[in-house]
Amino acid sequence: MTSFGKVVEYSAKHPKPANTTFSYGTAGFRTIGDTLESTLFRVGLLAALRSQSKQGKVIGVMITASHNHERDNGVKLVDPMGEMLQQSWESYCTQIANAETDDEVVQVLTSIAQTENIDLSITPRVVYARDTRPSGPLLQAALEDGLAALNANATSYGVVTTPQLHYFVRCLNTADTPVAYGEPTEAGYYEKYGQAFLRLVDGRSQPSKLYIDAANGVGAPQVRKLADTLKSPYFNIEVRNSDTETLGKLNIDCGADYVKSNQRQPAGMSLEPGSRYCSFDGDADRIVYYYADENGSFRLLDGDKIATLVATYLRDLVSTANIDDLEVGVVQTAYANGNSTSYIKDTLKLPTVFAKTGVKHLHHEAERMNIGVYFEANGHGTILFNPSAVSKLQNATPQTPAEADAIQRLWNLRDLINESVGDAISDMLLVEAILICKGWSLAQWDAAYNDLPSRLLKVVVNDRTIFKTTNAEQTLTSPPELQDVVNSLVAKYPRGRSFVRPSGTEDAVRVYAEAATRTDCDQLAYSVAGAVF
Ligand code: NG1
Ligand code: ZN
Repeated sequence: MTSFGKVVEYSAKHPKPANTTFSYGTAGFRTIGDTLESTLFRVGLLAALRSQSKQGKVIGVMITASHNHERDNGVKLVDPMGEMLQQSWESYCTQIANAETDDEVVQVLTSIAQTENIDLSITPRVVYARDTRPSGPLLQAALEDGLAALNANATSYGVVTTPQLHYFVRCLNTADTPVAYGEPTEAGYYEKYGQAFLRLVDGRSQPSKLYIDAANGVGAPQVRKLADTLKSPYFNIEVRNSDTETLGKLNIDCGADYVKSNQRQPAGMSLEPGSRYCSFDGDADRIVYYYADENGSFRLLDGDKIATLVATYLRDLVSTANIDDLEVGVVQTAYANGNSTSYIKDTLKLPTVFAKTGVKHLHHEAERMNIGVYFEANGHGTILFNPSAVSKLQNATPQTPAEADAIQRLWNLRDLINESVGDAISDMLLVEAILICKGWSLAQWDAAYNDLPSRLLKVVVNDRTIFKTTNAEQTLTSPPELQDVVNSLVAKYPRGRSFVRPSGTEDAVRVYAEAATRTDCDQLAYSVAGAVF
């Protein structure tokens, strides 16, 4: 029997729905969960092949649709260091998902194996997990069939957050190497990040309670387990929106995406001035903070605010550590609030660049910096220390106790962050640690700069593929002349900025606008949306 000998028989159990086209986009495959069975089966095949193409390194598969509706589901592949799937393989995913017959599935596999020169005698190793969605178990079974068809050595991590799966993959592939990342278990995850957090806050004043909105998703049980492991007054939390059992609750009127999009608190949280709140999204890879000011008004601390808080703290530590040429930089997308970008450039005097939407683009830009902080405004991001930063830290020879302390804190910070991907739980510990070290309330954090009024609109069009962009997606090259119209509208408003791009995850075009006043901002947003429609 050839390597693909069992594929046709297994594939026949998971027929592709007729008249459906699947596409591996920014967030992998994502659509109505019930339509994804054939796709999951085929992703299992491809994950196995990807592992063989990497000489048997472990590949991850995460079944989730993040902040999207509970009826949706999705799947994405995780590469050996816990990073997103290499871009050149995305088209293979799309190709195999759209193969019309079982024989065609084998043809696609054969052609990839030839093109990539894959040694099919290698045993594939794949780990996988899912979030709390009701369609998850069925899709997982289809995935397992795909893995079985290629005799993969496959392990389920059950129901965990997306960043936990990324962490496990990185741990498994770095075990017994000088860059070993940690224990590839849930307990290992809590231990690594929890202990780094405690090392940073040891001896400081204890914080007030943090109320966490877990979007009725997988973040709820996971953050509780972290609290049970830590048992520390420094991690004093109360989890709300933690019902993962009742159907229809996931992400409804709660979660980071709801809070960021609606600029209001989630259901189940009434804000008391002085108290502290944060929201995860459905698979716990995004986080935003918020509070009520003394007038009771809602104040959001989004991904931009987290990036500036973290960048400020790192900049100060690096300066105290007194290490030559160790630079902190910030990567944002065009959705970053204009005042956050000005604050990074003009006040913090740190380099900042814009990347295209989607964390893999930010991640790649951040890898180019010594210490790269990257966050999307929606709360997805992390920090990367590149090899040059690591060796500068290793070779540093502190001359004073303050320098030694700053270097130790930089190491602890590095242990505290999930370097493979943005992670709501590790980002929360990071923010908490910085606030505890600075002795800051959320209002003190918020005081650094004021957001410009902004508005994000979704416009449903007949064909979003005609919208093409350049310049980190801020300038339209198609349809012809539309960018000129946007420019003339923007020119009417002080501090006006607006751009139009097709969504990579939804069948819609997004319009972003900001301006000096709320009225101007809304007029600009709606007039640009009108021009798009
Ligand atoms: P699209 O649908 O391409 O705008 C959205 C988010 C991204 C990213 C991806 C992946 C906005 C404006 N867009 O992408 O930032 O998080 O989903 O989940 O928030
Ligand atoms: Zn998510």
